[in-house]
Amino acid sequence: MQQDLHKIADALDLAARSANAVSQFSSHTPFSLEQAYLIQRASMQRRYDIGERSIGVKLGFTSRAKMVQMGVDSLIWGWLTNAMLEEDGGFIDLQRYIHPRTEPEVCFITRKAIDRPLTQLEAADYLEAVAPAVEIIDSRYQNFKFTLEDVVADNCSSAGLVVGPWSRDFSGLSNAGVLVRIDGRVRQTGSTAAILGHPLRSIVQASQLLSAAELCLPAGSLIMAGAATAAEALHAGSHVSVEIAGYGECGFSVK
Ligand code: OOG
Repeated sequence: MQQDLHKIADALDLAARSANAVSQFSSHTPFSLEQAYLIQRASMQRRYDIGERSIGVKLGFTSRAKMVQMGVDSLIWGWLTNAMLEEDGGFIDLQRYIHPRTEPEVCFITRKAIDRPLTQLEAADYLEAVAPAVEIIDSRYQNFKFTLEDVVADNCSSAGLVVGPWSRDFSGLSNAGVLVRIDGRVRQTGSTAAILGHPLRSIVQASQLLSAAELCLPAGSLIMAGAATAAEALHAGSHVSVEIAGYGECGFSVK
């Protein structure tokens, strides 16, 4: 089995690097959720081996809209690397992705290392700032279809992110309006409350998941709280922006 897990990690790593979709693995080589995280870790190691470095973590399926869109109902988490960071206001190259989608996010940066489970009251004290963000997800599976185990193995579809202006004020986060505009038209609307009831709960969840995995997240790490709305497909020539009321906006154009 150990060998199978490494084979899947290799195949997912290659699929991501070459932007070629693969079929789901769990249908012919069933693996548990725990093994899915081992595959995730092994495939991320391939990236670290070529010089990428971790810049933080992301949570997935923290909102009802995302769970319904993808037919998955458990919170998941994966890793963000420096190679995924795109410039706010810059261009992203469609060729680098298989079938990318975009979604609005709240991004935190940590002030202190997170090395134990935190309560919601403690969470803000561990944070330096918060920003509106856009995530680019790109499932490595054909037709963007997966089981919970497959998507976890695939590092939760992580592919890119753009982070907007930082703010140190966490007080407006409980129910801030979220807008996704594509080519100037509003395509998705929502509230930050859709993220686990309050985006700070994502810090609580991340701290619990990290502790369960016996990992410490260093100060200065990013934590993406999970999309507040369903995702939108990206097309060549489009302009995408995300606005979080009271926190500003950020975005990119697609080449
Ligand atoms: C999985 C990633 C989900 C989120 O914010 O809910 C996610 C996917 O939908 O492909 O990033």
